[in-house]
Amino acid sequence: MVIRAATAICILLILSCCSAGCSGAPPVSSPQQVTSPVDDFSNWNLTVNGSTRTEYTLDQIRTLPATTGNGFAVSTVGIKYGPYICKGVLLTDLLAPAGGISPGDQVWISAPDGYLWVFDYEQVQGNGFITFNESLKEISSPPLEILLMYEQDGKPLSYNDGGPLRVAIISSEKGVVTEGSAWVKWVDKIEVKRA
Ligand SMILES: Nc1nc2c(c(=O)[nH]1)N[C@H]1C(S)=C(S)[C@@H](COP(=O)(O)O)O[C@H]1N2
Ligand SMILES: [Mo]
Repeated sequence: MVIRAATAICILLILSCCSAGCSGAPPVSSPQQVTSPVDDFSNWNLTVNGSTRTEYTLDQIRTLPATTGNGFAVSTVGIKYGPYICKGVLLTDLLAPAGGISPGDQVWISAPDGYLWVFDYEQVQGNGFITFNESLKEISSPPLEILLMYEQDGKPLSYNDGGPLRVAIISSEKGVVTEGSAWVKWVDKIEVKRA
């Protein structure tokens, strides 16, 4: 009986200790994070492999002529991302100094997580994408462009959003939704596959 009572008190003590958040160690007071952590992209490189092979740092990418457009994506489960104002470098502007592409060629765009998306010649020209309106009804595609985006809504693209460099399919019109699967995050390699 005495042992039972002692066991019960012991269990009560353990429970009250746990519910009070006691872990045995003294509480550590951590200062409140007021600013979001800044991503360190200083070791990141983009390789563009065409007829020539070029490596770019993020700073070098940012010195290239920039393009801005409207981007709006939908995931395979129907979640919409955007609309965004997307700023970056056009794929065609990166490919031109690497020898450009010709009919029948493909462009493979990939990331360190192993994700790869293949764009055909027509798509690099801005044609042949499936597009939807904001209600996700399929619409005929207006002219589109493939952008390597480093800025979204005026802010540097964060790692969480696919930064430093992410594919965005952009339009001069607002409300043109494209398939999210083409919006490759964390792009570090662009390869031209010749026909
Ligand atoms: N590197 C990389 N990019 C990626 C993917 C991925 O798995 N890896 N998923 C794609 C798919 S299928 C979709 S729908 C969108 C999802 O975007 P989100 O992760 O911002 O939600 O990213 C695309 N880009
Ligand atoms: Mo997806």
